[in-house]
Amino acid sequence: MKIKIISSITVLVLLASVDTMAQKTLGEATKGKFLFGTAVNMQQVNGVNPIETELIAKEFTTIVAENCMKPQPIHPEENRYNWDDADKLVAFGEKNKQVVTGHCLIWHSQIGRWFFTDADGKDVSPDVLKERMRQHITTVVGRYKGRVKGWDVVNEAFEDNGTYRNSKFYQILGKDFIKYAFQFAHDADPNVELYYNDYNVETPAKCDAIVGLVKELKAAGCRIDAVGSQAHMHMNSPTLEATETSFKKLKAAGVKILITEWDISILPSPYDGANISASFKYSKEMDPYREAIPDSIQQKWNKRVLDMFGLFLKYHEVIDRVTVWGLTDNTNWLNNFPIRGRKDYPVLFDRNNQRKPVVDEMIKMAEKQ
Ligand code: 9MR
Repeated sequence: MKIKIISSITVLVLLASVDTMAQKTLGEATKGKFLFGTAVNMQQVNGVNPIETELIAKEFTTIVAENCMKPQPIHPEENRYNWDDADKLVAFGEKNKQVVTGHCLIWHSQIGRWFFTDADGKDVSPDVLKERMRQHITTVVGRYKGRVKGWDVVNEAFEDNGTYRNSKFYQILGKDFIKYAFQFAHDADPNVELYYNDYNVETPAKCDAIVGLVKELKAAGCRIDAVGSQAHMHMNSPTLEATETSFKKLKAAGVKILITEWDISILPSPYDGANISASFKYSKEMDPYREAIPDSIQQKWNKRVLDMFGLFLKYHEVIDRVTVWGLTDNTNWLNNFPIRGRKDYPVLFDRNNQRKPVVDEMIKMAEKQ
């Protein structure tokens, strides 16, 4: 009888500890190493699906707006700002004691055409564009002063070959538009961290160009705290080696690294970038896992996640934050990019809002380090 009672107690204790382990979140497991976060959309902030909203509140130590703080949504016309969504998102993060990042101030995409054009539809002069940038940055950064830890000040200014992207900002102001953006942001909130953010940072020519930019900004006396590596990844690219090399180069440049938009597409890809204007035709061959993912492919994806996460942990002293681009596979941007209407499985929660088994492995890895 006694033995029976003792063994039932042991089983209960064991069950309880397994349960606590399962309950541990990535945010908790990575504390002291880096912040761990997700991008959130407004349905999630508004609690349209309460399960998603609760998961975001519980699992992550940091959030970033997937869209609502970008130039077009927040500043659709010269004299009109749209604060509702961004205000709610920042308050949501504060309520959940999460660090909020601002994304993004200056980007060639998701920006109103008005920003670059005069009343006749012609390009504005360099002075006018610079003044519009100043007003935009001062107003947006000023509004969230003290509530946002850092801003992606400039997003995606380089091509993969390391040349400047021929954006309207570049055409009208030349490369100095980047310096102006950093200066305006710092003037608006001297305490806020400032980041340069881009995709394919693992590509050597692009990484070198970003390192060059960091040096130029520092030489000009500008504040730059970190480079954001978006880390939109595929099954075979970038390699671990290329990713590690990019970390080494950025570390040597004297900036922190942020993994800002991490996802790993499981689908075949006709294109390796994240330039949102790229698009390709749908075919069944390019959408092979509509019904299910073969076990061997799932294992390969899991390994890729763990390999990359292991690398992030290895560099935790220089990596301040790891943010996954979206909560679940269901609402993920990659279902429609670069081909519309596919079924991808790129993030850590599945279509039923369940944590993928790989998350438990990640938690174990983080706790071992
Ligand atoms: O995930 C975002 C998607 O909902 C938007 O439609 C898209 C519009 O440009 O932007 C996506 O987020 C992008 C991010 O802001 C910057 N890096 C690339 C991301 C994926 O396109």
